[in-house]
Amino acid sequence: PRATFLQEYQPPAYFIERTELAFDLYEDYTTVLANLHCLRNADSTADNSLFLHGEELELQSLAIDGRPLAEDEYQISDKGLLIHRVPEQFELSIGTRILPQDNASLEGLYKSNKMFCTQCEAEGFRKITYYLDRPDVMSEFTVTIEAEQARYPVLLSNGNAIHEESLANGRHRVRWHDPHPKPSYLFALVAGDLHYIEDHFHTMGGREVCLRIFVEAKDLGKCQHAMDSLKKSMRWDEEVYGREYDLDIFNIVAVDDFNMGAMENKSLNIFNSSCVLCSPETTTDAGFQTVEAIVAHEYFHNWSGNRVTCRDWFQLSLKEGFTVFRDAEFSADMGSRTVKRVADATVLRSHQFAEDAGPMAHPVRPESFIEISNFYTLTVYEKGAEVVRMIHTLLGAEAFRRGSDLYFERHDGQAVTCEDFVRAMEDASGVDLTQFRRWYSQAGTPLVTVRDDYDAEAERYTLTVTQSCPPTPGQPHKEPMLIPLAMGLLGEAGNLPLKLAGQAPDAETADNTSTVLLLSEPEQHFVFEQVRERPVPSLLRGFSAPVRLDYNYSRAELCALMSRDDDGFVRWDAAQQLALSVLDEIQQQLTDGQEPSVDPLYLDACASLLADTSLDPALVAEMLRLPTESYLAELAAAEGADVELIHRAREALETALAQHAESQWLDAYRRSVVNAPYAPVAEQIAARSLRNLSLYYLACAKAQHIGLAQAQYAAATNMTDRLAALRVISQRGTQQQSDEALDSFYRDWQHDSLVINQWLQLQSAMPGEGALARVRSLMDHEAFDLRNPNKVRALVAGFSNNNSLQFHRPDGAGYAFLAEVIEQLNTRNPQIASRLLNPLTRWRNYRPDRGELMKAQLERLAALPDLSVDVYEVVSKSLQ
Ligand code: BAL
Ligand code: ZN
Repeated sequence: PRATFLQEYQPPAYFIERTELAFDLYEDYTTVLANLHCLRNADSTADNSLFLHGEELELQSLAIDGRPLAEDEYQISDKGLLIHRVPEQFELSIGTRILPQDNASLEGLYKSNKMFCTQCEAEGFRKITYYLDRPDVMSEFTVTIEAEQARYPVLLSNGNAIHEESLANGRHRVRWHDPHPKPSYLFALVAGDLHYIEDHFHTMGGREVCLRIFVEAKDLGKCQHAMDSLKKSMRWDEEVYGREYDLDIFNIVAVDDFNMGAMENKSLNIFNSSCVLCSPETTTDAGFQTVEAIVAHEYFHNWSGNRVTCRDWFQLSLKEGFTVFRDAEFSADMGSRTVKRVADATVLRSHQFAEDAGPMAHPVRPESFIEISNFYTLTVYEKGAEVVRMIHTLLGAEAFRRGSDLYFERHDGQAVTCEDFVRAMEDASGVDLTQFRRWYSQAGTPLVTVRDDYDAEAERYTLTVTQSCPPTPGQPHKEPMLIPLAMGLLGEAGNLPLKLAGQAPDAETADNTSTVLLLSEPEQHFVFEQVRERPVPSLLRGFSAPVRLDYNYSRAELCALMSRDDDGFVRWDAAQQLALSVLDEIQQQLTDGQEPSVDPLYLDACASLLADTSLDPALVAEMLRLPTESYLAELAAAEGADVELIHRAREALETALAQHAESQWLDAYRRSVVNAPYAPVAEQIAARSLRNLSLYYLACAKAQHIGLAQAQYAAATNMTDRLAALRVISQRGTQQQSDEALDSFYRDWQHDSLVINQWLQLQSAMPGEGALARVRSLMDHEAFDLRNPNKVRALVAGFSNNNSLQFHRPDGAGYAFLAEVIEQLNTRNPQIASRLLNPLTRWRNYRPDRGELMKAQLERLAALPDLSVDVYEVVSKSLQ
C-alpha cells in the first residue's frame, strides 16, 4: 500500500457542478444511476483524462452526453475508473450495481438491521458510485430513492424533499434536493421503517426549522434528551458564534451498526444509536452527557465542517479540532466547566499523550497517511481542539469571535486549510501566530520544566521555564512552540497578586492573581516582584496547553494546591500528582519486599476533602479517583511498565484510602443521595458521582459494605445508580453475589441492546484469573454480535483497554485473543479491526517479557495474506 502526502496535493482537474443520483433499493442488490455535470477546472494543467474513485462497484453503463462509451475508452481498476479523454464540459452517466446487504465494512451504503443507511466520510462514497470522492469537489445534489413502500416507508436524503410518489408495484419514490453544494463525504441516504419525534426551532433570523429524530418504533421514548440537546445547541451556536441554521429541516437518524459516534451529513445527521438514544432507566449520567455533546458536535459541524469544509483530509483537524473545541465549550456552559475541563485533560493525558509518544504519532495536521480512517485520532480531534483553545487564550474571547466571524464569512462555501483558519484568526486580531503554527506541524507532547527561586530579601520570585519536545517518527528535531502557560502564585492566605517585572502596572495581569506566560524560547525567566512570602506556583491553570509539566512539588505543596488554589483544574491535578507520588513510593516498597505503607499526609488530605461539604461533589469525586492502571503504565513506559507491580501498588493505595476514610466515605454516601426525580443536570450528576465513588471505596474497605451496593441495586430507579452498584458487586463481591447480580441484570434488560452493551463492558473489566475466559464465552453469548461495533468496543476493547492485569497475562493469552478478533474483523470491518490494535501498538512500553509477546502478535498479523490497508498501516508502523 502506498502513502498519500500532503505535499502532493493537486487541485482537481474537473469539478462536478451538479450530481443527480437515482437509487433503486432491493433486497439482494441496489442500482445507482449517477448523472454528473462535469466541468474542467480552468486552472488545472492536467491532461484531459478523468479518474473517478470507485471500489467494490459493478459497472453497468457508462455514457458521456448520452453516448455510451466503448470499452477502449475507459479502464477499470480496484481503485476506480479512468476515462481516457473527456471534453471541457459534459454530462457523465454511470450505472452501477452494489450489494449493501453484504457490506460489513459499514462504509458506503449498507444495511443495519432492516434499514439502509450510509457512511461516506472519509472515503466511503466511492463504494456507492464512481466519483471525484475528495472534499474539495463540491456539488449540488439531487437524489431520487426508490424502494418497496411497506418495508421502507421512510426514504431520506440531504436537503428538502421535493417530490414523492407511490408507484404501481408496491414501491415508492422520493426525491431530495440539497441547495448547498457539498463534498461527497457529506452525502447521506436512509431507507427504513422509521418513526420520529418532531419539534421546531425558531432561528435568530426568523426561520422556522422542523426538527425530527428518526428511530425504530421501540425507541421513540428515548429521543427527548437528544431533541432538547439539539435545540440548546442551535441556540448556543447563535449566541456564542452568531451561526444560524440554513435549511427548513434538520433530521437525525439512529442506526445500530455504526463505526463512528455520529456523522454530520448535511441536514441528515446519522447517529450511532448509542449516541442519541437515552432514558433515565437505561442510560447513565455519562451517557446523557455523551448524547448532549455529540448532538451538539454534529450540529456545530453545519458551519465548522459543512459550510466551510476541508480542502483535503490532511486538514481534518480544521473541522474536527474546531468543532470539538466548540462542543467542549458548549458542554462547559451546560454543566460544570471545571469538571468538563478535568475530563478532557484526563483523556488528553492518558490517551492522546500516549498516541504522541507511540509509533502512530502524527501532527495535528498529518503529512502523510496510508489509510485516512486511521487518522480519526485523539491527536486530530482532541489535541486539535486544544490548539484552537490556545488560540482562544492567546487572542481573548472577543478577538477570537472576530476571527471566527471572518473565517466563516471569508470561506463560506469553500474547501479550505488549517492555514486559512489561522490566517483568519491573525487578520481579525492582529496577533502574530507565526510560531504558533508549529502546533499544527510538529508531533509529540512538549515537556515544560519549571524551576523557581525565591529571594526573600528582594521579595523577588523567579521562574525558570524550559521547553523541549521528544522526537517522533519522521521528526527527530523539534523547534520551540508558543505555549500559553496560565499560572498564579499561592500564598498562606490564598492566591497572591502578581507583579511581573517589566510590565506596566496597568497591564492586564498586574493587579490580579492569574496570568498567562508566553513560552516561546527553549529557556525563559519570569520575575515576579513584591512577593512577600515564598509561594507555591500554581501552574498550567485550566490545562492551558497540552503539555507535560515538570515541577518538583513537595507533597506539602501539592496538599496546599489541592486544598486552597483558586483554579479547579490545578486542585484536581495536585490531587493526581500527590497520588502518583504516593503510588511511586508504594511501588518502591513492594519492589524492596516491604509491606506498603501509605503516607498519612495523602490520606488525611483526602479525608478532609471528602468531609468538606462546601466543595463541588463532582470535583471531589474526580480528585479522589485514582489514576487508571493503563495511565500508570504509560507513565512507567521509559523503564518498562510492570503491570503486576502497578496493580498491586494501586490496590494497596485504594484499600488504604478506603479504610482510612471509611467514616467519611459512609457520610458522603449517605449525604449525597438525590431525592428529586432523575434529571441529567450538573447538581444531580455531581451528587451521584460522589455517592457512587463512595460506594466503591466502601466496598474496598469492608466486604460487608457489599450489602449497601445490593440495596442500592435493588432500589435504583435510574441506570447510573443501578450500574454503579452492579459494578461494585461484580468487582468486589463474592463469585456468587456477582453471578446473581449479573444474571438478574441480564434477565431484566436483555430486550435492550444498548443496556446489554453496558453489561458486556462491565464484565470485560472484571478482575481475576477467569476474566479472559469470561470474555471469550461472552463472545458466544446471544447478546454479542461481531458485526456490531458497539458490542466489539464494549467487550473486546473494554477488555484490552480497561482490564490491564488480565489483558497482560504472563502467558500472552490476552494478546492472542485480541489478535484473533482483529484477524476476524480484518477484512470484514477494517476500520474497527485497526482501532482494536491500539493497545498492542504500545508493546515497547512494557517489560520485555510482555513486550515481546505483544510484538509477536503484531508480527503474526503482519503476515496475514489478506491484510487490510487499515490494519497494515498500524501494524507496520508499530513494528518499525
Ligand atoms: N466527521 C466524523 C464524525 C464527527 O467527527 O463528527
Ligand atoms: Zn466531528
